[in-house]
Amino acid sequence: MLIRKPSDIKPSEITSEAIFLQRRKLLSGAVAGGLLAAGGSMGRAADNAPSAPTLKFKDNVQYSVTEKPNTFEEITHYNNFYEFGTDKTDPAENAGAFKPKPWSVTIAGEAEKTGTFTFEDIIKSHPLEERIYRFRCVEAWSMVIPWVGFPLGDLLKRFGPTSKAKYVEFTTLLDPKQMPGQRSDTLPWPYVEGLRIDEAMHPLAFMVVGLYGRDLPNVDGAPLRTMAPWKYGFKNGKSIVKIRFTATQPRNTWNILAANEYGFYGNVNPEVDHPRWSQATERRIGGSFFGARQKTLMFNGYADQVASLYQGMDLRRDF
Ligand SMILES: Nc1nc2c(c(=O)[nH]1)N[C@H]1C(S)=C(S)[C@@H](COP(=O)(O)O)O[C@H]1N2
Ligand SMILES: [Mo]
Repeated sequence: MLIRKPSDIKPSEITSEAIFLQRRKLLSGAVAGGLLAAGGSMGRAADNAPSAPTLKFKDNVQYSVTEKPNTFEEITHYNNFYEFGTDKTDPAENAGAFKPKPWSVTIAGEAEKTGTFTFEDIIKSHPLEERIYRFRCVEAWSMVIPWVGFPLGDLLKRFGPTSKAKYVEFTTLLDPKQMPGQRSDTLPWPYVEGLRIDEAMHPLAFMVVGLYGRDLPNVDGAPLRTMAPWKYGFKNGKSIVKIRFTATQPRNTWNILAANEYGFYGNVNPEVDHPRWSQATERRIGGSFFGARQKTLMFNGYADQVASLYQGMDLRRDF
């Protein structure tokens, strides 16, 4: 796959997919295994949170970065969740009435145990931990987020993936009544994402059910979403209702929309630019909008842990 680097793209255009989509629409005329610090029953995440933590969890120091987390306010008011609108502030405005409970998740495909399970069934045997992860959006902004959850691989193993299970697909809820963004065809609904099975089983891959010690806010994908911190944000589906083990590589929403711009892998890589902008740097949310940029790190800083997953692969082709 050839990565285009058009020289006629102004930095001012490197902002939001929403603007791109609007333009596209106009043009096309389309309408439509960690070390856990035992820190008492509650972890450390009370800083910046609007109220005391309500979840019980341990701090996973081994898998946490030491950078200062973004505030709860920032993490819940600057979101990409197109089911609730395409602007960063739309989810905060439109997701308040969303009901993440009761919830159930269907397990399907190449696994011994399939079926539909309640949210409580899904999480009950997993001790919660907090992991402070770097988060990097493909739009070249970033945050640091104290997620609460448990290893994704521990969950997947419970269903006994067969030897045919080479990939895992995650599907977001389809419910236009609750998700006003789904009443227009900004994206092909429902949102789907996928990981290779060894990526999903990697100890860094996390099933998130909370942040700042509280249940996951609606805007961040309540009641559960995945987090693979070495990948761009779009690889992490929110409000998941289906997990399917597949023999062949599943498509993912942004790849279906624009395959030359969003690959299946979506690994953070400062050396492989998005066709319309550089990925060499990023803007850490929290400063002023035009505040200091920082260098983007290979695999978002997690190269020591994950680079071996991609040995021998051409990361320009498999971007
Ligand atoms: N269902 C769904 N999941 C999604 C998205 C979305 O629009 N819908 N956006 C993705 C993108 S592009 C990003 S950057 C992250 C944003 O997560 P956050 O709002 O919790 O920071 O969610 C990802 N998961
Ligand atoms: Mo993103």
